[in-house]
Amino acid sequence: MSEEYRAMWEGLGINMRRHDMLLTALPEIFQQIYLGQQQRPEAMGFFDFVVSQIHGIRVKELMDHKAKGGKVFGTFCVYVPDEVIFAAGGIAVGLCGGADFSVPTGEQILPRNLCALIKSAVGFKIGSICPYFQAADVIIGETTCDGKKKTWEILNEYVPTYVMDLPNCRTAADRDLWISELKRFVDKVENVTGNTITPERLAEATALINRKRAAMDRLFELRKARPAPISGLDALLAVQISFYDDPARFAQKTNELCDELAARVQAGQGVAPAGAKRILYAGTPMPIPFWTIPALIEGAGAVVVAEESCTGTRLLAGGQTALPGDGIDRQLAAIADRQLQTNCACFTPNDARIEDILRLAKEYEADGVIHFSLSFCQPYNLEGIRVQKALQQAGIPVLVIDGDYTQEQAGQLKTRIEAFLETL
Ligand code: BJ8
Repeated sequence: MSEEYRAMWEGLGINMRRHDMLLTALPEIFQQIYLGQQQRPEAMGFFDFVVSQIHGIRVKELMDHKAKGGKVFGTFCVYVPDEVIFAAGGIAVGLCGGADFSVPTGEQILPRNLCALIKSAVGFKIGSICPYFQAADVIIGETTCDGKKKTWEILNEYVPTYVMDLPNCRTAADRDLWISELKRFVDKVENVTGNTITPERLAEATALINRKRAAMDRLFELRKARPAPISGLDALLAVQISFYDDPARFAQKTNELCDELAARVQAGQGVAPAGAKRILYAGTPMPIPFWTIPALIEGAGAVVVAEESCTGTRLLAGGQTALPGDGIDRQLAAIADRQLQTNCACFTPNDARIEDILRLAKEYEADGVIHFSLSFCQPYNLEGIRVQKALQQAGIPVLVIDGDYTQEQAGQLKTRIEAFLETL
């Protein structure tokens, strides 16, 4: 990394010793997991480049934006509407933590029996290891699981943290509550940025996010082909990068990837032999650089064809946001109606998620489903019980597992995943 970036990180208060350790370890892991794959699409070159510059170019763009008076919003959930942030001239970046590296730092102030995603993210902040976190002017939390809810109170002592009250049911009253929360969020974002969100600006930002969603949707449609045109690892990487890259550039690069995949599908080419077992992943999100599960599945000769997760199809639930032309209130209602189709396990009842998994298994012609939940994630661990039952009743082979980001866990998960794949 160039001297320019080092000066930028120092200016952000980054702990350079620990940051150097992280940036030394990451390329090696990436090389091992990603670069050895066969038949990778050429268009993955862009995403590989983004990883090689993980704390460089995009952070520089954020800092340039801030130098011109722009604001950066750190988010943790797909229920936080990026549309509103971009409409006010802000930039949204997803900050979920996927690295074991920062978990022990998170555990210095958080209980150990919390999911690795939260501990990793908080560890990045309190250890001053992540420049995206350092660049954020405000953090937007939400009332999803108890772990996140209570963490926001603690995180607020380190960085201003605003919380959106997401209902946990989906009645008409809950919808009204969420729309009122979106309105409160508009006020907050206007206040932070000093810019007014007009219907025109919100429509423009919604169209921008729709373009990004459409590109990802196309990627997932192409993954239905047999043989699979792209590995689960590569598709996951693209989705992970969607959380912090510039939305317009991301849409363009993902469409380029899709053009290449479409040609492959047409030619009947794939990344794995036609007979490779097709696996649907279901469960908790897999934030960058948590690649263990697809790496184990694909390392054993199967291919992940889709992820029912917020780093997968759940992110795309509800499709394109409608663009009603008659004022902010209707626009926010359209955003809420699209978002409320995201079947997070924090909702009850959540039968629609189980139906989704059954539908996806069919649409992607999955030979089996692997439901993975981070340890101590009560919503997904508990919902895994009903998912397992529904899949068994439908005659679809299923493996329900949980774990964390550690290497020790990866060893145990490897044994279970390989044993499951052998039964298919
Ligand atoms: S809409 S999945 S992005 S909340 S893994 S922190 S649930 S204890 S991440 Fe999520 Fe929004 Fe839901 Fe999606 Fe808690 Fe579980 Fe940890 Fe989790």
